[in-house]
Amino acid sequence: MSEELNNFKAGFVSIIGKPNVGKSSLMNAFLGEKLSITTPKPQTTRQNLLGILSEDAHQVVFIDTPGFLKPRYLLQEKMQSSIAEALKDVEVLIFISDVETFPTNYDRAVSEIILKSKIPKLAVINKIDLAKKEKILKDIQQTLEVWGFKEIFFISATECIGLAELKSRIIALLPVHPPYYPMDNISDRNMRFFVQEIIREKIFYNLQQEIPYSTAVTVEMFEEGEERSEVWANIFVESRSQKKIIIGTNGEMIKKIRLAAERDIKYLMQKKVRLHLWVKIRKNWRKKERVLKEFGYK
Ligand SMILES: Nc1nc2c(ncn2[C@@H]2O[C@H](COP(=O)(O)OP(=O)(O)OP(=O)(O)O)[C@@H](O)[C@H]2O)c(=O)[nH]1
Ligand SMILES: [Mg+2]
Repeated sequence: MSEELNNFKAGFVSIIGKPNVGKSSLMNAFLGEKLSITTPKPQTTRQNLLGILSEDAHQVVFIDTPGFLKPRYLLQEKMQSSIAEALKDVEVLIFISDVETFPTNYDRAVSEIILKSKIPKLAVINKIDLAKKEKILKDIQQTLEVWGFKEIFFISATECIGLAELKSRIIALLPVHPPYYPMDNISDRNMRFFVQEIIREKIFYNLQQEIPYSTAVTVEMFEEGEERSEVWANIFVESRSQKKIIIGTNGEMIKKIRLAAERDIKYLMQKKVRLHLWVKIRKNWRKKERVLKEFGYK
């Protein structure tokens, strides 16, 4: 084995925090790819997603987790159990919040869970590009220290501030270990998953209130042509009125969603794509164990 492989470092890093603080944005910034969907709405991410950063001497496997909320629906319970999952067998825990909302009761609750664990933990405050005064950062630092965090980083995931320092610290904490995944893998998920997520992201961007949360997307079929791929996907909603809104007057809304999704899927597949979307009603799917499984929320 070469010297380099002998000293190779690898490990898992969980990114945990309340909804909308920039967990997915941070993982994407580290990977230099838009792997995980990000939107201005809370609770965008629904399942743990691995993002794998492989460089010459290390492999960092990030785990992007869903925001942590009180269970209101079965789907949220699933999200919480995936947080518990994210605390298992990892080398580093990142607790993340942002300058705009820190500190809330949720920050406190999530921190308590994290601080109880013996795993090395880093507190990260995101969106410092939005901080109006230096003093805000000082106050946040003080609160985090009182809570028990020893290492605190101030960053902006979207403006790429403070990321290099955070990354060096993460790598320093990783043990010597061979890579867990092939060096050219960027995630543990397949194309079907990413296509579903892209469609879901466009629904989050274009529709308001409860509708994005009542929506699930499944890709039913792929047909890979030489020049163009065809993808058939279902959008599930909970009621007839939601279906009407997603389709929109004269189909305007569904067309908007389709065109925006086609653009991103084309980039992902590096090929032209034609997307066929069907809107279907599945009453109360968020509360049904069997349907959650069927939609991939294990
Ligand atoms: N100004 C600013 N906005 C940011 C920054 N990082 C993330 N955002 C924005 O914050 C919003 C939420 O980001 P996400 O990455 O989706 O947050 P999340 O924590 O993954 O959210 P959930 O998956 O819903 O729990 C998006 O609109 C991002 O563009 C940042 O450094 N600065
Ligand atoms: Mg997210």
